[in-house]
Amino acid sequence: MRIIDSHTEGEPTRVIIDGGPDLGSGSLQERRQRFKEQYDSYRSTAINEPRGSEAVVGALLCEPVNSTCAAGVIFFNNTGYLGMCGHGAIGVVVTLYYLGRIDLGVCRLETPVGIVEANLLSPNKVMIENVTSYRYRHKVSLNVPELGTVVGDIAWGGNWFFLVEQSPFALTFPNLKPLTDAAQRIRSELERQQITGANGEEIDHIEFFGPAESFDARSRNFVYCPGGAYDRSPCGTGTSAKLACLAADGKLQPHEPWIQESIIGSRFIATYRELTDQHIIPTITGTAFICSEGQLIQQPDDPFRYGITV
Ligand code: PYC
Repeated sequence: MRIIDSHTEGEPTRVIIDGGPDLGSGSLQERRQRFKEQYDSYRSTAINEPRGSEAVVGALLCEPVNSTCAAGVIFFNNTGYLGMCGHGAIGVVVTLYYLGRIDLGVCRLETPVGIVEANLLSPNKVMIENVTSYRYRHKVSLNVPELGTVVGDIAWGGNWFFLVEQSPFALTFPNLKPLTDAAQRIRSELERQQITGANGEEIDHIEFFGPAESFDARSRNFVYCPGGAYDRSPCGTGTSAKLACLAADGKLQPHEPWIQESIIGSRFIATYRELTDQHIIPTITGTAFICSEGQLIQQPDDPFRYGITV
């Protein structure tokens, strides 16, 4: 597999540009399912150690169904597959430009959960108009072992999020372990109580909020991803879910900028335009940089040629 690695506000994206699985035809959702059922070893090879790490999000470029799109993209991580990925989409656009496949300006990407429009503002700066986002449930109260009562909103931003306004621990880098443990406990409790997003979909991202450190940011977050890693960026789909909640509460007006800071201090600038019925279209702007390009090699005798999967 030939790959190009980038990072978006510190969060890595690995784009497979050649040698990935041939998923055939059909919608991006159907092809994601085929990827999962028949070609999952490509995912674990590309993402798991020793070739990758739990922080990496992979992106497989495919032929789009919609001919107005520059590419179809399926995102995946160390444990499975994502709907959309905001930092990943920014990384893909910067990578396509690096490869000479797109020019500066507007292009579209087709994902399993809808089309996102990207505007490449400079070689490293991208504005993404994400899929429709909305709050599904408000103030869900959970009694979480060793944490006590935790209240959060459930919202869709291209993935499902449980958003906790008051982080159980200060959002500092030394607190990564307690923050991760707390998020894991909340995710387990949601699962135990069978609390889901719409249509019974699993809530696999947990997001904590607290005060920002920089003067112009509106909030800092910690985002727990499905495979147990934390998002180094402010999380594009998580920021979209946050905007949906702010819009539903009347706390952020359409087109008003929201600077979301991550746990490492990197930032996305977000705004939204309103659709109807508290559904919004968020816009996320961030920067990505190419870090490396290369080829993943699987020697036949290597016991970990498909990655460490235990
Ligand atoms: O930026 O949407 C995002 C994202 C999801 C998981 C990791 N990053």
